[in-house]
Amino acid sequence: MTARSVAARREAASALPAGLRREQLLELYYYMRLTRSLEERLVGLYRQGKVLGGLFRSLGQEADSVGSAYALDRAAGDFLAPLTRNLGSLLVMGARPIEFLRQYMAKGTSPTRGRELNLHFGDLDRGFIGQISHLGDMVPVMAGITMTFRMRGEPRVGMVYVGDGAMSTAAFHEGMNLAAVRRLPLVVVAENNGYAYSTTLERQTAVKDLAEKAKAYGVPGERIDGNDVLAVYEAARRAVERARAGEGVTLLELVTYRRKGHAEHDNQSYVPKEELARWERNDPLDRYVARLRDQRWAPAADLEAADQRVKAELDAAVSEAEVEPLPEPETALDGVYAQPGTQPPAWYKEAPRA
Ligand SMILES: Cc1ncc(C[n+]2csc(CCOP(=O)(O)OP(=O)(O)O)c2C)c(N)n1
Ligand SMILES: [Mg+2]
Repeated sequence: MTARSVAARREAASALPAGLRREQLLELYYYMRLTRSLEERLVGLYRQGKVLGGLFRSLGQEADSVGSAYALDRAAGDFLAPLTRNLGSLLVMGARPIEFLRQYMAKGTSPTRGRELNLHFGDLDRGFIGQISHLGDMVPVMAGITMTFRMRGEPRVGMVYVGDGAMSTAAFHEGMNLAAVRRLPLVVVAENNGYAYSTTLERQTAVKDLAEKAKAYGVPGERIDGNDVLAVYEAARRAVERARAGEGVTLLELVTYRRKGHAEHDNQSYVPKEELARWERNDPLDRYVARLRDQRWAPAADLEAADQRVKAELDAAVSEAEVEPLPEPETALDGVYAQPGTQPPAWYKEAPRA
């Protein structure tokens, strides 16, 4: 081989990974950047008092959300149940930034018409439901949903997320067991981000490697670097294919890190500074950009164009959402079906005084 052809080869891009096309590699970058930037805009609005509830960041977990949801086939009707930190997964499923801005600012135009201030909203057509709770409850719900896919003979797959903390709940266990024994077409994504509120992993489970819990249910488990978007995508893709082929549930443990407190109001006083610094050096976006550049999979101009697109979309969405009205007070009881109680609930009664 001549020196010239060696140089030419070095110039050339290395083969594309994970069976993805160039546009898809760029799309993964776009969704991760959109997730991070949208959350940054929300932090700005939160500090101005315009976000009316709590704000739950996924800083450092963007590869986990985006890479896993990207493995689903939306055209095939695949279905996803997110947690509070899976903003990126919902963007991949077709949720629009303005919907989150409206939710967090409790606008009357929001998907829940100002009744919920986070991402507990769903859209059956786009293939996602809102979470009931962050604490494992979506696993049995998704076992039920994927059971309907099976009963109707539909080749659809479900994906459900669960946190390291939520894996210690009864709901997780029951849902996992049912999905496993019925070989339901479900992918269970365990986000091991090191903390459940201020409780470290070591303090809430004696298991070191969460993927090992799969053995207790008789299903395959895999532990993946959750900050490597391509590794996440590849593992999720395999699990989705298994599910679609009728081979049942896979448990994927994504090892990642929650770089912010449980929510913006949590100052993370319980987190060692060097731990944060270590995970900052393992940032999923920085790592992906470096890989796209080093492997010559995407020219710098394409990444800049994606950044510009994100900025323009968010500028427009923020200005639109900010001026929208809060819900009309008269609509407060719309969609509320429970009858008001005639007796005050027991817990409300004052204890007899001595
Ligand atoms: C039954 C119940 N207990 C407690 C809470 C409060 N809570 C919400 S999220 C959370 C921690 C969840 O940790 P993990 O499952 O690791 O998810 P992460 O926040 O790390 O994404 C707690 C204690 C709750 N919502 N419901
Ligand atoms: Mg956690």
